[in-house]
Amino acid sequence: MAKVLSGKDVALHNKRDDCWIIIHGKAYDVTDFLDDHPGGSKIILKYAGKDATAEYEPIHPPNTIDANLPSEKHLGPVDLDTVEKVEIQITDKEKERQERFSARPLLSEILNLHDFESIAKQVMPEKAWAYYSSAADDEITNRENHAAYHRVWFRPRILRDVTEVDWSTTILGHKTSMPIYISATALGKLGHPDGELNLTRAAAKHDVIQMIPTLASCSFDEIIDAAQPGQVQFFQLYVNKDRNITKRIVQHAEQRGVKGLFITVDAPQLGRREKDMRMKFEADDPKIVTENEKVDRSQGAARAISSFIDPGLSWKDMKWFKSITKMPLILKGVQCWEDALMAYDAGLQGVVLSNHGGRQLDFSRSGLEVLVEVVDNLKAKRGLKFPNEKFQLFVDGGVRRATDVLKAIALGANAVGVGRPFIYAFSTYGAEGVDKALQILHDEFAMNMRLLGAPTIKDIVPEMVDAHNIHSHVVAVPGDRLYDSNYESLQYAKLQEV
Ligand code: 173
Repeated sequence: MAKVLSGKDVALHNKRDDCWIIIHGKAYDVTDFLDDHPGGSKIILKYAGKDATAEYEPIHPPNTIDANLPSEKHLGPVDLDTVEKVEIQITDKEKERQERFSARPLLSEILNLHDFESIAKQVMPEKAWAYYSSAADDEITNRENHAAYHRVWFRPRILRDVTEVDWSTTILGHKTSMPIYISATALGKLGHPDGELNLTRAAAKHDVIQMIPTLASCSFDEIIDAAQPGQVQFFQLYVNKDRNITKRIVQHAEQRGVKGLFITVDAPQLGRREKDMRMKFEADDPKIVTENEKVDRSQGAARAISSFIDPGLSWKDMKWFKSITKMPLILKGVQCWEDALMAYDAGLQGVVLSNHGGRQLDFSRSGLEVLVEVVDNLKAKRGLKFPNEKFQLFVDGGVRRATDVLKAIALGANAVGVGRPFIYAFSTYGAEGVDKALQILHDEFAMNMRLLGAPTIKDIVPEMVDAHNIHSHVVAVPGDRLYDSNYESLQYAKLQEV
């Protein structure tokens, strides 16, 4: 049993060449690790000899340090009563933010998903907003994801009995109260201390499916344990260069009851999200000098923690995936019909037509636009009908309204993924916010299905939409709150202060 250290013992080791930190009541010698830390050495040095838990917690899944630091660097428990509290200096800017947070409207005043986004932008810590909202390069695809829905218009039917409307359906054979699943988004604790558990709780209440991300702030098991009996969860996978690690993760997920594996295929390298990158520069303390950093940490939060992702992943690996799991395999991030066809021919169970929320290749097309060509070509070349139970099509990116979802369903999607809106909902109001967001969507489905003349999801057919403009990118976009207000002007490099 290691001796219990005191705060004073740890505080002696507060230098670059002798650096200990405390995380969750345990001390670690991170001296040799400083230059290898994906988030850079500066942030660790800020806590040299001190308790770093508060800073560490949102960005690292719980056992990160234990798993990554050699065991001889684990120094054992610390008597936390003897540890001086790290004084968190609340800047004037932070004080103002907290005041804005207290001035959030009542949940009853939130009427749609845009409202969460607009409040989030005003009340979230700047770093968290920058990380969640940012997208690749000039953020053209990010905007297009939303704008694409403006190019599809309805052809509603009349005089159909819509006394009862039912928008429940199934995804990969599992019941869901609406044709939406909660898509995977990383680092939930940046927005709220309960992180992804907010999503698990609200998903349980509404019978919707949550896709658990590889890079959640909560551990995978915490998220599984928080689910109600029978609650369905999927898993989003980033494939590790070390396939043994991937195998272990996948088989653990299956053993814990995960019902579908969504393999991310659009991120062999992470896109440049400049809003996130600028934030990192600005947050650094220039007084802490770092010379030998091996990691270029100028690239923002996401890039810093994504170096394990294997850019060598290829079609050849699909056979291996089938050999290690019986879970349905779905590729997340397919962007043209040729790849959808290859996924079908490879015997996979579906594809998510997605550009990663505009965070990867800028000028990739919206999932909705890709859906149209995928349906056309798989019909023509493989005789498939859509929606299809055996090979399911999903779309994500830019979805803010039930009308958006209904357009995708009409065009052949089985269901639609929604990511950012739920993060904004829990960052502003916790699990209750997500609950409200889902309630809003229920209300929108009820009304819009009545107005469309579609009593059930099966009644939403291709003839109910006019999508002939979907491929033409130069059409007038009507004034739109999300486009004009929540999306931000891009920033430029600034002059130094002299
Ligand atoms: O979009 C993302 O930010 C993302 O998928 C990611 C990838 C690696 C690390 C953190 C987030």
